[in-house]
Amino acid sequence: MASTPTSTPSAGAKKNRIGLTVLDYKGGKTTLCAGCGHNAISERIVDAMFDMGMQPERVMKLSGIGCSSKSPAYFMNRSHSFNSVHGRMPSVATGAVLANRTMAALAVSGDGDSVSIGIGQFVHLMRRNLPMIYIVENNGVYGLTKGQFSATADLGSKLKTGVINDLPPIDICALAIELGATFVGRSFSGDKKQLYNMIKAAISHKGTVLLDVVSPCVTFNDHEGSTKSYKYVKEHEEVLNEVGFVPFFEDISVDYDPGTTTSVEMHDGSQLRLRKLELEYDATDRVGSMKLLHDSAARGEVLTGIFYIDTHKPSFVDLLNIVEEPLATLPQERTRPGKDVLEKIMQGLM
Ligand SMILES: Cc1ncc(C[n+]2csc(CCOP(=O)(O)OP(=O)(O)O)c2C)c(N)n1
Ligand code: SF4
Ligand SMILES: [Mg+2]
Repeated sequence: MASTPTSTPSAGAKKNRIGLTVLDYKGGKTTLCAGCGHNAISERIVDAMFDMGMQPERVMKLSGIGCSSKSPAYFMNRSHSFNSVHGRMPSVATGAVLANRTMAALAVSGDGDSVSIGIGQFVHLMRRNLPMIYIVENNGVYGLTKGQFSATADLGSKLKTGVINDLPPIDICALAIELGATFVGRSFSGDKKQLYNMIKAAISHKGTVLLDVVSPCVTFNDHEGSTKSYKYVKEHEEVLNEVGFVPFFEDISVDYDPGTTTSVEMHDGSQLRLRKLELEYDATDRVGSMKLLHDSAARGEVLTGIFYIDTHKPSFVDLLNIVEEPLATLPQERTRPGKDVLEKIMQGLM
């Protein structure tokens, strides 16, 4: 049911539905460490954007500071990009999306950038349901500044130096659901198929998508005792649902078993299909999703899959009733109140 990424090197000449090749979605050469999970996530973004036929120039890439926040330079170099201040990307993203609602916003941040220094901005972004995709490349440490624990490091997790984390972690997904994000899931940088399908589905969502992607830091947090290492995640991963996605431009009559698969219609008519695995689970049940996350964390599992989806809640741009056109293109007559309106305001103040 779930499709797999198509951009193998030999597929370079293949064209997508808008006539571009995968090379049109690539970025600069990565300067991150070889084997860093963040590089694999960039590759999945390229695959998903190419296969969905997104026009690169209609995408804005946003980030803060960190190895993860550097990664927008390594994919989609035809898109617009804004590398902001540490932990302050959400306010820049909010301004950019409100100024031009015709663009798609894709943010890439780190666990430190999002929920250590940046948590104040992060919580307000989540409660607004701003239409954007927000990927947290979660390695439990501040990779760029040499591997100190971040706020997502698990209690008891050990640094290479032997230091043990004595604080409980913040579960980014539980926080996002509690606050109001409308598409929330967790994946693993090493799970190509799951992550690729999640990003494709995220592109079709019109609200805040929060994807918490466990992305091991091979230089500072991939040793014995770390709970964000490749080995630990492989041994403790529990997959909640198999994520399948049928975009609106493909034949949606692809076979699936309605008994075990829930189909959610996305805003653009695409179909998100969640095949239940072990657990009986309803991804539209907000309270149930919170309980699921708490229970699985208590069992020490790294639960992956789509935990929560709501395709009905109005987004922030709908709530503000913002015009369709980019604000910068509006003529003065539509942005400046007329003389009569100003006089009325003045009279009201007298
Ligand atoms: C205001 C400010 N404080 C601290 C720093 C130093 N600093 C740079 S990146 C970073 C943490 C990055 O961690 P994370 O977001 O998890 O990204 P990673 O490098 O792990 O991908 C810190 C503390 C900074 N650049 N600016
Ligand atoms: S230090 Fe860690 S997070 Fe940064 S590029 Fe290297 S492996 Fe990736
Ligand atoms: Mg980090």
